[in-house]
Amino acid sequence: MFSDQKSFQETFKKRLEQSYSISFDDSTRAQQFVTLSQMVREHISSEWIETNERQRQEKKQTYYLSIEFLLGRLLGQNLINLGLYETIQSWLDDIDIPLEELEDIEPDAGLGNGGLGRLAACFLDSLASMGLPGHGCGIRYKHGLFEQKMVNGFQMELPENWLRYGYVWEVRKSDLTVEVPFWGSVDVVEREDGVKFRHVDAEYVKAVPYDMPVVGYGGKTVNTLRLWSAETSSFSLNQDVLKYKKDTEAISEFLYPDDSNDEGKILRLKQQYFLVSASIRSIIQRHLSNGGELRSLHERIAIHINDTHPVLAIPELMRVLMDDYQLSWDDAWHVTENTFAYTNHTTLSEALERWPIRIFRPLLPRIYMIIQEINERFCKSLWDQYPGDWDRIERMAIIAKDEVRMAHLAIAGSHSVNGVARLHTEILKNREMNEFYQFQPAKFNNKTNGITHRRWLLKANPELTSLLSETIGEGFKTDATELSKLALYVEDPAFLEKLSRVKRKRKDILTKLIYERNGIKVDPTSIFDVQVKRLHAYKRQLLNVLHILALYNKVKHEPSFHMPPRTFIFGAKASPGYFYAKRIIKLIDSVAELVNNDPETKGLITVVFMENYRVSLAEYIIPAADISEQISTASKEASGTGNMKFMMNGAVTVGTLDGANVEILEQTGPDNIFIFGLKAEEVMAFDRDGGYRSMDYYHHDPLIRRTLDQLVDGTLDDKGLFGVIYESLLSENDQYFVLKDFEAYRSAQEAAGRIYEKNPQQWRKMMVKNISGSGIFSSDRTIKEYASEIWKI
Ligand code: DL6
Repeated sequence: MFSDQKSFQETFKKRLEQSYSISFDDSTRAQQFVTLSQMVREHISSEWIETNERQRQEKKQTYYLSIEFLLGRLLGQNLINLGLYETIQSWLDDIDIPLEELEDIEPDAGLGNGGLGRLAACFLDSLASMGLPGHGCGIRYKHGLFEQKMVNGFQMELPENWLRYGYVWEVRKSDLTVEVPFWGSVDVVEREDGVKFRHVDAEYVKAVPYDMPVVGYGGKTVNTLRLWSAETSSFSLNQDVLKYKKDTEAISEFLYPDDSNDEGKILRLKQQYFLVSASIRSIIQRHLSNGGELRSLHERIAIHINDTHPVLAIPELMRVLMDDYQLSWDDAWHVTENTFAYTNHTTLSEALERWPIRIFRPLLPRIYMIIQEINERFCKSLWDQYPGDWDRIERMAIIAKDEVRMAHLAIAGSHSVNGVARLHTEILKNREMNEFYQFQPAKFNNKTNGITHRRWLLKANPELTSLLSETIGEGFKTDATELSKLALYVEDPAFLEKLSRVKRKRKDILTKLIYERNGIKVDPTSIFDVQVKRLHAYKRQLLNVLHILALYNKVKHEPSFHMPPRTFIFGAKASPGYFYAKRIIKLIDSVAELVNNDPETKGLITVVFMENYRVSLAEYIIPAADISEQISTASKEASGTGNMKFMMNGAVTVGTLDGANVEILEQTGPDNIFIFGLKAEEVMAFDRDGGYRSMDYYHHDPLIRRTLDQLVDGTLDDKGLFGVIYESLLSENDQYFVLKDFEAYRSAQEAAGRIYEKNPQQWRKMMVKNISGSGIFSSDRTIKEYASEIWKI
């Protein structure tokens, strides 16, 4: 099919005509996209089957359980990993089909919210690319993350519909369906061989797997991402059928349903158990069919829990081992604890999951019993270590204060607990999880995040990839640490010139896209200063937008003020119920209106908010950035991964010493990054001891005062829209230290602007240092660490 141009073109045309009963000349891009993708998927099949066969003999395999997988588009990435991209591109060109146009048809598989889900997708790519036996398990949500529509500067949410035209990359495996029980009660049966538990009167939901191939670079390993879809079960037809159908299908209807009320909470908990119950049972079935032993499951299988959402896998494995296969508690616990490893992705206490018992127990009665037993035994071991220290035991208990604490269950039931950047792991060890660390220090370790350079460099930035290949050879494609070879070229004017042409090319492409999408003409010679990520108060998009407003004020009121032209680019979705975050989006829009249209700042300061930020849009934005904004309040961002993508594409970071920025600084050296602001210890000390008064900054800094006043004096709106932001900064004492860090940020930005404008050669050298230092942030390095230190695969 892909062996030569002629047979490819013939097959492609024939398939198109047969599938759609249409002549090739009349076919649409969408039809061409589907036809090509189907051909690629078929091409993958033989390696997929072979990988499966090979892995049956493998000593050990990993399963990565995650409630989110933010995959993005697959056609281009699969072609790159198969080594076919350029060939197919030219064969299609020959029949007047631009491959990029077909790629643009593909909907993003947006089954995730942000960092955590995208990390899972990068990990899958690295596992397969390094030939490791590692598979994903997730949920096949019918609707991924909402589509963001901007209406008068306000975010509106529309249901996303990635399955609208069917999905070419998946294979439904009905024969591997699993029944997942909810509700009902537990029968305790005394038998000669001991007490047995049976879950009775349950309502069953069918979990139907859809498998997707995960093609590794080089095409030799094709792992599997198994996504479960919820369907009605014939076991449960003794009730109100319509309600049952609706409740059942809701489980895999939406990513992250609203959990602000009990109905939403039950649904979310159902999703979590649905994912883990189906996954654990399919993992065990496969293990047994490969001739595996259950008592030594942990020697053949490692299961990773991506944050606490899949943590019910721990009691579920206990249940299966004890109730279905009659292992004793002690044997089952030994297997379970040695099978699971857990990653924490946040220190924000509001994000640590806890479930009210009143919801948990009726929905999952047997699982609740098992957690109770785990809790009792865990508390007993705490008592042995800390006799009489009831307060500590209560703080560390898995069940306490009428709640099940998912992070505590994860720590108790896993042999490894890791944070996602060195600073984050230290914060977990010394603060958030300090008592657990004291109790079992050996469990804790760090695995700094990474990104797949195959998507974020090879796919997103073909121009830079070509330049790198011609300069340092192709080795970096399989071993990203080879990017360090680029450091040799930091003084090479010819290379620096080429690098700046590549950046300009990517800026031109983004300039065109911005014009098409926003109708704004931006100047590609201006500094592209980019902040794209979820909107959250701690990420401080507010600091960025207040700084823009301050620059506006300086241009208007300080005749001697000079700045190089800048284009500030934002992309961000706010959680639908997060009012404050949505108001910041509106603020960005209002500031954009003001500065983009004022004749004094027009062309000098341009603000662009790019609607519906997602993976495929990131692939256009990130390669075009000059400045990468990583400005979270220190100690709050666990790692960040966008920071790594920008760095790899030659953007220079303006950032705080937070998350992985700390390690980025180590790679670039202090002269190639702009670090500013409070350090994590300082923020934590203020959080603990107080001592910060945001009002002082308002009173003593006229620029801050003028800028904040504009939030409420009618400059931006006359409806009082931004009072809530003003209040958060002043009467609520600025929880995220925006005003405290403001001057340091302004000055870091000024320094960046100065070098960009006055010393472009130095800027280019900074770009080189960023690219050459970025290899360590390939997720291949991260996965190697997980594989050798945690999973032992
Ligand atoms: O580890 C991936 C990613 C980190 O890079 C971000 O710093 C962190 O905010 C994010 N965490 C989440 C929170 N989810 N939960 N729970 O997405 O993880």
